[in-house]
Amino acid sequence: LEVTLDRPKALNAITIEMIDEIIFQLDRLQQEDHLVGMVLLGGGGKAFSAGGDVRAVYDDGHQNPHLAPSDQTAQFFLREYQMNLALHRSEKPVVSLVDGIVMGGGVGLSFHGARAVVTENALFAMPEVAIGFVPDVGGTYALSHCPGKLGLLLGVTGARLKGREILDAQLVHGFIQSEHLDVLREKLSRATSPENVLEITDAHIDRERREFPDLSVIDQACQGSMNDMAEALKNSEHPFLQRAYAGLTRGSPLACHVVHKQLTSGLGQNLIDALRLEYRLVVRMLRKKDFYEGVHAVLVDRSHQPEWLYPSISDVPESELSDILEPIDLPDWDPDKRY
Ligand code: QUE
Repeated sequence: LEVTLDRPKALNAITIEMIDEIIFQLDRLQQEDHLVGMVLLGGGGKAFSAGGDVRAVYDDGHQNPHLAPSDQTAQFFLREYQMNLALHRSEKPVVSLVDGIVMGGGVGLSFHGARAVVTENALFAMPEVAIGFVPDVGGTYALSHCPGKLGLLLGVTGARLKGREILDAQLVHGFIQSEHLDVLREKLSRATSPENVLEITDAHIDRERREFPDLSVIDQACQGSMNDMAEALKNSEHPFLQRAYAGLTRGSPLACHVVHKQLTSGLGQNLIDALRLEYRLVVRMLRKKDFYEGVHAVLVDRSHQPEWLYPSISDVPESELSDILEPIDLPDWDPDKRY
């Protein structure tokens, strides 16, 4: 069963209709004996998926952030997380073939299945701080599997990884040259059982991980508080850390602090806890100016300079953060509910 994300003009950004379709196909996969697994692909050649349809979320809330999220927007996130968990829980393997951009919501679609495979064209990021938002769709869980403090660095700065680096960061299961994708797809189309889907996939991918370069330098820079980390990145001469610092300076200072709390909370170790926490954070962030400033600057009017609630990392008061992980005034996301 092959499913292709096909909204190439929007880099396959995920809409509620796409979520509904994937949930429907996942249900079919569990129920129909002749289906042995699912392959997820990005159409259009450029992206697997660049994220969620945050433009729709922006349109829904920008006139009155205090009233966010609307029922429709809350439903979008609740159902998206239901899908993320269903991909993770599927009894039959879901294999994602990531041959391009995979960011934000796209990560939640691909990395939680039985096998996520990247090519040399894959470009990964959790870039949400740029739009005053936080990594969701189980990003807390995915980033917690990175070695050392790499996941914290990726989440707080939105730094990018490409190709094999994504495998080395322990975010995915394997690597394949894009020229070999067609052969793998053809073989998978003739798989005879769920076990056979995994055997075929594993026979075509490289699962050998290299040590992530300069991990000790990364760990050293990512110690202590958000403020400590910003200072250490600022002073680093390491090219990867300098690029990460540039991401930090472009992002919402409030969002950076929230992500730091999120990723050091210890709640990333299991996907359900991660999604529950993320829903609380997402609702809180949708009520803040920074999400609307960020989306405006990045997706609506690229000449717009975001005016963040707090101008720099060191200006964010502890009072904004002390209760941020606590329950909200809406019911928590429920892993066993169908939204
Ligand atoms: C940070 C993000 C997102 C982003 C850009 C950022 C994001 C997202 C999109 C996106 C991209 C193309 C589209 C679209 C959305 O861009 O989450 O609808 O067509 O979904 O800097 O977090």
